[in-house]
Amino acid sequence: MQSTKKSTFEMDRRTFLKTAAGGSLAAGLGLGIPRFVHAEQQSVIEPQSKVVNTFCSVCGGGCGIRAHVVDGRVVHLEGNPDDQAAEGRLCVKAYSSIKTLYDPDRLKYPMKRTNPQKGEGVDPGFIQISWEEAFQLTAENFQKAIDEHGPESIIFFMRGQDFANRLRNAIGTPNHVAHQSTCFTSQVASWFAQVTGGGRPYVYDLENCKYIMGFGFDGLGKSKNMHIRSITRALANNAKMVILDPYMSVTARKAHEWIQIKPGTDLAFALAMIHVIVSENLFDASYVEDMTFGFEYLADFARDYTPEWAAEITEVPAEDIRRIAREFATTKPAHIFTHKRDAAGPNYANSTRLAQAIVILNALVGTIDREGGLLLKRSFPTPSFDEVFPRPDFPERRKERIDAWEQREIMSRFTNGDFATVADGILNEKPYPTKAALVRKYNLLAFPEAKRMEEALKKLDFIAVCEIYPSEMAMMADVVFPEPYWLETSGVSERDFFSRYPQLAVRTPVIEPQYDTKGFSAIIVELAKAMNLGHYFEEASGGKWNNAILEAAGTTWDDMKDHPTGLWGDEKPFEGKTSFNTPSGKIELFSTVMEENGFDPLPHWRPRREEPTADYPFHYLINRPPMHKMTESQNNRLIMALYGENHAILNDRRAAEMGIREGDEVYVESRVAKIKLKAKLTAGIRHDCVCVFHGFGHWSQGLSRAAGIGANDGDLIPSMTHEEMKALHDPGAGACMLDFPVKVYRA
Ligand SMILES: Nc1nc2c(c(=O)[nH]1)N[C@H]1C(S)=C(S)[C@@H](COP(=O)(O)OP(=O)(O)OC[C@H]3O[C@@H](n4cnc5c(=O)[nH]c(N)nc54)[C@H](O)[C@@H]3O)O[C@H]1N2
Ligand SMILES: Nc1nc2c(c(=O)[nH]1)N[C@H]1C(S)=C(S)[C@@H](COP(=O)(O)OP(=O)(O)OC[C@H]3O[C@@H](n4cnc5c(=O)[nH]c(N)nc54)[C@H](O)[C@@H]3O)O[C@H]1N2
Ligand code: SF4
Ligand SMILES: [Mo]
Repeated sequence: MQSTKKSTFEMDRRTFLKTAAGGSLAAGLGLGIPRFVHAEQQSVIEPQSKVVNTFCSVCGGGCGIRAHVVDGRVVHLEGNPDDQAAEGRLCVKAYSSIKTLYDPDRLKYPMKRTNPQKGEGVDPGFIQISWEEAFQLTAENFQKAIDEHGPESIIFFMRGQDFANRLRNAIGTPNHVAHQSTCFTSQVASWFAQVTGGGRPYVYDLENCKYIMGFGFDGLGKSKNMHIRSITRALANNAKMVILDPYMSVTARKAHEWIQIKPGTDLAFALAMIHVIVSENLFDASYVEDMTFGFEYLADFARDYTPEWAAEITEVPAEDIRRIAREFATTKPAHIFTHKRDAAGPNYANSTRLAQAIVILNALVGTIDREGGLLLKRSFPTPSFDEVFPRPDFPERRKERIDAWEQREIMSRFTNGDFATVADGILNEKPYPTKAALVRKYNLLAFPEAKRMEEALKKLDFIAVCEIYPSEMAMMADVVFPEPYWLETSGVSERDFFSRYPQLAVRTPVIEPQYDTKGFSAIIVELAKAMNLGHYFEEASGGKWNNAILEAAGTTWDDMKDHPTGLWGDEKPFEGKTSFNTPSGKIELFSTVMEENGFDPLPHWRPRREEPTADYPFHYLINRPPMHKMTESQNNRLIMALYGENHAILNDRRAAEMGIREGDEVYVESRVAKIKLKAKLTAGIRHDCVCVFHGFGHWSQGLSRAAGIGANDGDLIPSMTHEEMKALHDPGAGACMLDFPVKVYRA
């Protein structure tokens, strides 16, 4: 799609990109530098330029974007000023996505494998094939698996998606595996039980908050547009921020107080806060009376959880815990923010209990769905896929799953299972053999104990992977389905992370797809046809589904596709909810849902799963760099120029005692694997911790810039057997991403 006139604009484009990287990083770090291209400054490039509305899909934030296209080439992305999520800005990840769009390493056509060997260091011998052959080959192999081993021998690895969910059900397999247990199931379990009867919210009204507390949430270090904006505004409004984190994260660096809590003990800190607030009558009496259920249990429950008790466990002085509890309850509004992979994320055996305790604390100070607190999502009514596209009945299917997810008392409601236990299921044929997989948008390096997952994938006879990059997962594929990048697609998004009022954003292709790619919904429909399941998708198409979503909100695709802002939904004043979707209709401090499902209705103290030992004396911490997106961005030149390698981050004094200097190569070793990294020394981490940033350690030779740099943090995370997960008896069924000790030594 490059025009012959490209050279005329090449200089402008380079200048744009340079400024874009600098401007976005500054915005990402909350330095408040304004967006740099305004509509009125476009005159230089006006004659050949157009502006297209889209929304960002690098992360789930969905920030509204106005994309500037010159001669068919995207030269600049700008935050949509009318969008409540973007407010005219983007983060560094979005700006640099132009480099991903034009990355020559992207997948360009369907391919099949010619080398039956699989795994790290093996050349798959991919050759180009037609789309028809790709669908036929996949359909034949899936059919063979179904004929010989039943439909349950096929596993879907992907996030829930309406078209794919239908194909899964039409095939009749219960096996749909997703990443949630590595990311946020602990928070879902507590919010489901205590507040929403459904999912969890992500909208924080920090701008109106005067006292912000975090048990590890690194919102400023993730560069999520709306989090950075609201945290920096809160700080400018003189809010106090207290961050507990064994590592001095970006957020901890900006906090008024950084508390170096011992990993896996935040629950004790939270319980002591409940003790102080209840025993000293510091709670918001009218909110507690009107909005909550079970307050009468709290005094008894928290009696013994004194700050002195918690001090022993957390290694934080009792007077600090007591003072922070008092400040939190008396500075209004106050709010503990929790996102995903903080101490209340699925990192420790006690994380779901911490998530429960955080709901209790936020309710005690009256800020759940109130100004300054965590707001429940406001959305338009959502149509059901089945109503829009009626279908034949699905076949019966087996209940037992390869990840044993059907045994998870609470989480099995949320259909997509578990990264942590699936390798055990596949390798040991629990409860039956599986033979084939359809994978989308998941990389192998995202699985706990990635090496074991690699072995599990090798055991399957056939793997089809939908990808944009030759990722490690793509390297395991028998057939590769290339998808367009989001800047080449259409869509509609609700933007979960910042929906104070219902608002949909519409995306039209910013440029035409550059390669021979197909959108995921179309891939599913074509695959269904090749499997003789096309009758499940009569009339169904991505375009009609987008239109149905818009119609339910009161507009249409035709009205929105050329809409000047690409946004639908007017600003509405905020009104706090007065009833909640729980059995009592209130926020359940004492959770009847937990109790009914055989769990503790109140989050009593429970220690982490594995403490450090003499052999493995370090706690393991994981973080992720602001400019990177998981394992997807290490091939991006702009991003790698900002952060090019991960390290073993160690306490400087402890390292000196161990004879380790900055830049020395060290091994970090858990009971399942060891990885080699260069040491980075800082005073900003506890002496007993090592922190490794996620996203590195690529081995796919198709990723020319990413391959061979750094190491994969996740090689060290022990995956779990079905039995180990059951024995944990965790309502959030978390993967225990950090609940194991490691050792560190010179390489
Ligand atoms: N730039 C960027 N942004 C992203 C992503 C990305 O890849 N890149 N990914 C997105 C996704 S999917 C997610 S899940 C989120 C994750 O974002 P967050 O939920 O903020 O999680 P992390 O970035 O992993 O940071 C977790 C912090 O918790 C600390 N921690 C670990 N154990 C404990 C403990 O026991 N107690 C306390 N108090 N702290 C502890 C760690 O030291 C670390 O600093 O980020 C999202 N945003
Ligand atoms: N070791 C370790 N593992 C982890 C984590 C960790 O901190 N450490 N974090 C966990 C968390 S919080 C999360 S959310 C998960 C995330 O896990 P994943 O969602 O697997 O994230 P990525 O590893 O970035 O892999 C995403 C893949 O999707 C591809 N992709 C991007 N866009 C598209 C598209 O439009 N279509 C298709 N088909 N593919 C696309 C990218 O090229 C990339 O290979 O990882 C979890 N796993
Ligand atoms: S916060 Fe997420 S959605 Fe918004 S611009 Fe950044 S990467 Fe894109
Ligand atoms: Mo995540």
